[in-house]
Amino acid sequence: MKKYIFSLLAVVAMTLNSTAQSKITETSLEVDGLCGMCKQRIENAAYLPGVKKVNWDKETHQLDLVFRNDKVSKEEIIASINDAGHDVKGAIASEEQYANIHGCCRYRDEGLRANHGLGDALCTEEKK
Ligand SMILES: [Cu+2]
Repeated sequence: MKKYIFSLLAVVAMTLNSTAQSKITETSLEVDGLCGMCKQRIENAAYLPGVKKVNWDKETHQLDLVFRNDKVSKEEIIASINDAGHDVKGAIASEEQYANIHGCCRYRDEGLRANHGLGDALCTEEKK
């Protein structure tokens, strides 16, 4: 009987442990932007309640995310980044959303991209 209770407890503990872990999602998104101002804007937009970690890399355009998937979804985070005016791979911001972006952050502008040593914008890549 004692043995049975112990193995039952072990199963319960394992289940609790795996549900706690499965609430955390670690992922990354490709987000277009140019500069330090973009970094702040992107990270602020991504930092919704339930988000634990955000880090956007200016060079790689990769946004690393750690969030609680019972509090917030990847889709909500993407929508918030679009709202801030930034393109996400597979989810391009509308012209209206993009229009709110500061002049020196116009990451779709070819000339500005070249100045920052960047190749094609996500929005032009997706049109190809
Ligand atoms: Cu910028």
